[in-house]
Amino acid sequence: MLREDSDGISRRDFLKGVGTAGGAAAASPLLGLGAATPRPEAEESDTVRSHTPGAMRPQQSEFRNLLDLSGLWQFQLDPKDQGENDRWFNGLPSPQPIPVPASWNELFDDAANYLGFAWYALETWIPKTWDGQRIFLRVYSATYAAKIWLNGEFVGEHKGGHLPFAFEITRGARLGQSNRIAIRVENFQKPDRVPPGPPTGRGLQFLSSYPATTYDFFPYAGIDRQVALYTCPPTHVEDITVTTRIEGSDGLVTVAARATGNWSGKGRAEVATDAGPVTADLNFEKGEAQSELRLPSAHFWSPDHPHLYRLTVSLLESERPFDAYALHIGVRTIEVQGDRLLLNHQPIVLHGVDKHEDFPLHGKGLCVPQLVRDYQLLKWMGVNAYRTSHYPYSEEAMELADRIGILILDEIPAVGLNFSRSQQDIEAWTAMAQSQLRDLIARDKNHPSVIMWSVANEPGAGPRRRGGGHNPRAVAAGGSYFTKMVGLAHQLDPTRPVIFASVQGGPREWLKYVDVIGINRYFGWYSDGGRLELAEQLLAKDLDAIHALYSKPIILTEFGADTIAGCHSLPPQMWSEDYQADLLGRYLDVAEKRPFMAGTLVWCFADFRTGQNIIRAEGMNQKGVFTRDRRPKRAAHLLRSRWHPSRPVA
Ligand code: GCB
Repeated sequence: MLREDSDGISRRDFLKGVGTAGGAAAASPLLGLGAATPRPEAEESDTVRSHTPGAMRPQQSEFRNLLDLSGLWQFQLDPKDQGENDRWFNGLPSPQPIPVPASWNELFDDAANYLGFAWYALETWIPKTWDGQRIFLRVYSATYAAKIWLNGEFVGEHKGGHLPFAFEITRGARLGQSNRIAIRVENFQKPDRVPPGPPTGRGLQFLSSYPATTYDFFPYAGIDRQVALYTCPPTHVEDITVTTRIEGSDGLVTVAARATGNWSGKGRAEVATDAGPVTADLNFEKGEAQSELRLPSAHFWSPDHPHLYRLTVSLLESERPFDAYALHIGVRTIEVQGDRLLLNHQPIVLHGVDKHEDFPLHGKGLCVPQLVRDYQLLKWMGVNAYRTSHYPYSEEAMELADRIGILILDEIPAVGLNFSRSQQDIEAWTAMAQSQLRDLIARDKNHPSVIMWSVANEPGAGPRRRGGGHNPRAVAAGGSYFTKMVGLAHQLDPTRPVIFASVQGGPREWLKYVDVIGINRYFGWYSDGGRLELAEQLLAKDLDAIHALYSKPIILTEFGADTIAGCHSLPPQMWSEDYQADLLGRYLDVAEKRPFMAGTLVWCFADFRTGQNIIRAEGMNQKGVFTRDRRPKRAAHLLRSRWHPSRPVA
């Protein structure tokens, strides 16, 4: 958000109080968990893990069952951390109802700023007809850490938030009976977490946010997406990786599949096309199989033509399927060539925004109607891309983007990393960020909408030194983080470019590690406020200088101005709708003149909640082009006039 001031303290740190590991999951031995047993935290390392438990979205089919447990659960805060000792997993002493999914913070006054332990409990029936299947419990996201019990037995735990995890509960599940699920969640802000919390005992506390964070959004807590029980046949499809290529007018689809238990046998991949099914054999050996399918005269996926094909992968016994998994795929390519970004071999420029999972009442909790409405508004503006700032969004968000044609820059929760912190914290973040990146890629790798992995937002190098330079130790520590993260992303997914959103005034050296350069700029807001002409000149100079250093595509990953809806002024003044529209228009002008600019993402789509502090009136960041309840500001019309194909007058 803010560049680092010459006195060395970034204004972000200043305002937020100067001052952070698992998606790690660990499972209980008690329930004798099967093939989907997550690795223990201690196994986190640079080595590529081949399977993320729970990454495959469960589905209802001829061979599988899915029981969504969304709805009213029992809930109780546990501020004294007594629940585990007092065995609350067997029953909460004085529960109140809570919806799942939702963040708890906007529901209960005593939980508004509460980030400590809280318990969720539900009694649910597991059908007898599930006998002979393997049964899993999946949490689609619990922020930040969750511990799970089934019928009083500890099942497992997960840290990291925002991404799904699953535990096998086949042995512990009571079929044809009621089962008690208990989940303890907390979102403590700790210095070795990702995102990191503020370090304790230092800092300009009088200016810090409440609740204290190292980032500029509200630290919503709770079970913010669905919880479900699902089944799979004893041997089943455990992972599918789809990659696509274009050859003339044909689409080539490579399907790599894995079956549980090192299964060897025959399988099939089938893509439904207008001209009938295209199929290929999958010959599984030790659980692995791969085949390529050619789709003649294919429809290529793009934001304008988001054509999806249905792919089904089946496992066969005597030619008859005994498990199948179906997903929608798009045939498209994404690549960097010189300083251009190419979609389906043609240069593409991203016209987009940054978003947040944020809305009154449900906080960051999944709300599908809101998602559908947001996408309508994006399309209304002519947006073709957005970044999932600053953490992975729901699976529904990715699916909808595939369906209606929006390009996604998919970001892990690595926001607020300051590489001048202790080596111990940095090592913990790196392990956690790697784990989150693996889980994100495992979850989202088959979405045509996802075109890039973003491995950090505004990493910092801490206080500048006297001559103005950055602390070399911090720069080197950041360099090592990027080497590892970009290397891991390429290793897990050689098909997508990697980016991070760099901070104004941050070390330029870090830009060399990525495929596409992302820069957040606030000339005319956090610096040179009120001086839009100067802001325009500074931006132009900055972009040209970075391009001269690294001839890569550049995306303005953030730019914007806080704006009070309804406030107008002529000439445009800060905080008015006119100033915001003027600033955004000028930034777009500068970018449009530069062919190496691969995109502009406006900060941001809608106003969103933050902690309380002196720069966030009403506890909100008001840089939205829509208000928090989705009323357009003048800037939304401006963007529509610039981006919508019909180019209406603003
Ligand atoms: C940024 C951050 C974003 C903030 C924004 C702002 O650079 O990446 O999280 O909300 O600035 O408005 O300050």
